[in-house]
Amino acid sequence: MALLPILCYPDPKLHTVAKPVAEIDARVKNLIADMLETMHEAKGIGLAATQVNVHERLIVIDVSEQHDSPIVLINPKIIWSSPETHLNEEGCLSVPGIYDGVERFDLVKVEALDEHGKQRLIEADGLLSVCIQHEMDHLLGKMFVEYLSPLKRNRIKTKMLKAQREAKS
Ligand code: K1U
Ligand code: ZN
Repeated sequence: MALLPILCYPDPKLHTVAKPVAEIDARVKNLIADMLETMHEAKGIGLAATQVNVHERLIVIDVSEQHDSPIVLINPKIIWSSPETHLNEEGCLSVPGIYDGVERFDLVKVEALDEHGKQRLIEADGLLSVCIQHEMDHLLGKMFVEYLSPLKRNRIKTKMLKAQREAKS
C-alpha cells in the first residue's frame, strides 16, 4: 500500500471529468487500497479518484467514528434524491483549511459496484449523504468552492496559491 499525493485547488486537473471504471482488476484493487490509506492518513471521510489524479469513477468513503467501515463506490449513479435540501458545512482535502456551507439533498439513493464488482444500492442520509454528493461532484470535475460566491472563491484561490508558494520556498 502507498500514500498518494492529493491534488490541491486550483490545480486544473481537479476539473477533469472521470470516465467509468472498465474492469475491477488488480490495478483498481491496489488503487482502492491506496486511496483508503491516503484518506485515513489525511483524516478525511471521503476521497475521489480525481483528487489523486486518476480520472475514473471511483470513490472511497468512511464516515464511521472508528474509521473501520470503508465504503467503495465504483461507477456510482444517484438514482433518487429527496426534495428536501439543507445547508451543510463542508471541507475538502484538496482545499485544506477551508470550510463553508453548501446546499445538498437530505437523502440520496445511489447505485454502484463495490470492490468485488457486486451491485449495491445505498440509501444515504446525514453525513454519508453529504459526503457522497461531494465526492460525486469531484468525479464531474466540480469542487465545493464552485457553490460559493465568486468573491469567496477568488479569496480561497489566492490563499491556496500563497500557501503553495510558501510550501515550495
Ligand atoms: O473529498 C474530500 O476532499 C474529502 C472531504 C469530504 C467531505 C467532508 C465534509 C463534508 C463533505 C465532504 C473530507 O473528508 S474533508 C475533512 C473534513 O472536513 C471532515 C472530516 C471528518 C468529519 C467531518 C469533516
Ligand atoms: Zn473534496
